[in-house]
Amino acid sequence: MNVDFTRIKPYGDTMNDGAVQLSFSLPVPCGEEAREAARRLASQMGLEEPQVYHMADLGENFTYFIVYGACIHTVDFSSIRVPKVDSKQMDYYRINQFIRERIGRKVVVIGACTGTDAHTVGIDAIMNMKGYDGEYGLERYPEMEAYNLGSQVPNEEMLAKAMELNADALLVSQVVTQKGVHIANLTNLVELAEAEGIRNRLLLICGGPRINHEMALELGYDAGFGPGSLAPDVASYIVHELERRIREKAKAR
Ligand code: B12
Repeated sequence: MNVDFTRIKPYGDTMNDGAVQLSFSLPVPCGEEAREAARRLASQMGLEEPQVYHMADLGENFTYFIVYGACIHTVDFSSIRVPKVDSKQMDYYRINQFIRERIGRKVVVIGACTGTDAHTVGIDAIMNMKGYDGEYGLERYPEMEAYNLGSQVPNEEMLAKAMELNADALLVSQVVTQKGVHIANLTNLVELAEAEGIRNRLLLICGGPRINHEMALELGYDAGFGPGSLAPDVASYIVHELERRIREKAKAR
């Protein structure tokens, strides 16, 4: 099929028909006026022939809509460059072998959900012995010493633990992003690590459903992992980066 990567648009039944489905709520009472409001809004968003397929009363004068329409916009896919975590992906067995052969000691990682954030499921998915989505978490890796500090961990406490255990990597989970609370909290950890003089000794890694690598780099982290991340993704990055740093240090000597 011939696709013009300079002018990509959504696809439904036939190429370039622009078909999209959109859902949103409006603070208006459910009724025909609400339906028309949703239709007009979708039209202003760049959808041709918008149709409200589903409308539901959410109570207290709020209404939920599902709208179909044809998007008129296109994007130039060929011009897109996105910073990505760039390391060779390995599985559980290869990672442990890599540590034994190329690092020669246990890799110490500390994970936590920090600040006021209490959403532990994400960091548990990465750390937990039992694993997640068919992959063992880092606690299971024989060549890693993995510590999961849990939820609502103050940045100061995480750094103190990093110094006590001489950690190689800190894994910070941030799920709540309301009012940019994750930005403030993630930035604060970097500032504290710099003030303690340990920033360069650590791999600082953050993750969460609204985190990506580009944002992580902007905030002063070494890497960022978003939705769908699994333990081997993170572990592969950690061991490669650690080995690279060890090699560079040896060369500098
Ligand atoms: C379960 C849940 C809760 C539970 C948490 C229980 C627990 N022990 O974790 C409870 C009920 C406590 C809760 C409370 C709240 N919640 Co809540 N919660 C959720 C919910 C339904 C699921 C989150 C989840 O478990 N996802 C599953 C995990 C596996 O996915 P994940 O976190 O994305 O993790 C993956 C990746 O992101 C990545 N990852 C994550 N962290 C890290 C870290 C590293 C280092 C790496 C490498 C990777 C990585 O790897 C993971 C595996 O792939 C979401 C909605 C949703 N469907 O997402 C809302 C949600 C996150 N909650 C929300 C809110 C607002 C709250 C409350 C503020 C509600 C309130 N007003 O009280 C409180 C806040 C409590 C607090 N202080 O943090 C909002 C956040 C909105 C926002 N943008 O900030 C959401 C999105 C719901 C919503 N749509 O409004 N919540």
